Amino acid sequence: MPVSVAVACANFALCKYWGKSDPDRNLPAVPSLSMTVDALRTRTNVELLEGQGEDRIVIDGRPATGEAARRVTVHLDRLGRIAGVRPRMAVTSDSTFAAAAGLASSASAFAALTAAAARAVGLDLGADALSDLARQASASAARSVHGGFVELPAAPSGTDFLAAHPVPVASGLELGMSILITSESPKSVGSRDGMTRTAATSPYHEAWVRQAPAELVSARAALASGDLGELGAVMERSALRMHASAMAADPGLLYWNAATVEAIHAVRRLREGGVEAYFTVDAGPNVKVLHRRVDSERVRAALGAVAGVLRIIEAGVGQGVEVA
Ligand code: 2P0
Repeated sequence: MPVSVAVACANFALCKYWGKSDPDRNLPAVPSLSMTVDALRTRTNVELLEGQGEDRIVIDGRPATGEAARRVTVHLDRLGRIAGVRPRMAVTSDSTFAAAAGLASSASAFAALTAAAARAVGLDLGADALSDLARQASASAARSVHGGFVELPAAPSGTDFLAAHPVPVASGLELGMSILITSESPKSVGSRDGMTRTAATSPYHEAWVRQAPAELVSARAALASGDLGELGAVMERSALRMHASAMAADPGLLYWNAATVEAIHAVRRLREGGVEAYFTVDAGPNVKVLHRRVDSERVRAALGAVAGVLRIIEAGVGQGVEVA
């Protein structure tokens, strides 16, 4: 049988998604805005198999088990329902980075899986349909269907279709992202469980959801006009407010380690020294720093020396998912 191959890049949200309006349909309660990053990629092969039985799923060289395998199978079932056929499949997925460490592995993985499996079963889906389908597996994956800067709107419970779309960026605003690795261990509470717990128990969750739409409008405008200072301010507020809400859950969610805090202080010092650099942190202890591409070296020199920063991955703006 021929093998269908797709490659997708990870993305990091400048305005964070944290909370669902409809867990069954996997709809976000807040809009998010991300940058697709070229340095972190997942390549997924899907081959149709003869006969009945279980799918064969191999992730980063190891047969997938438990929840990871279940999420892939459920997604293939979803695709099969649309295609009207559900053959047994062999899925091989390889990422260039550690899974489940706050490096957006489910974003690139489910974007690539959706595109490769759609091709394998003969579904010719446009970008909107691919994004909607990827979103049902993992909301951040909807954004990885596109390159550049991407918005995933919020949607009320019961919405049937929700896709991400690219947003314009001012010409001349050449951005890079430096990813400060402080740990590559899997996090103890995954994003999905973390956001469920936050919504159920954090007294700040409602306020988080309420303030998010206006913040996204500001971020979109700043990106379009090339105002990095304003974009960075919104980005840092989004990260800190998301984590403040998560920390206030019961039991509290603390995704940071000591180096996360050191790095945040170092970014602020860098800015006082005249380099426009802004941080964000996802559901893990690694810190991502947005800056102009021309400042990459200065950012590396300053932040590579921070205690607990193991290494830095430099990323540029990535492309949308590609089917080979
Ligand atoms: C984001 N995160 O906007 C936020 C910030 C993590 C922190 O999207 O439940 O794995 O599969 O839809 O997409 C991670 O959440 O969650 C995420 P599901 P997903 O990037």
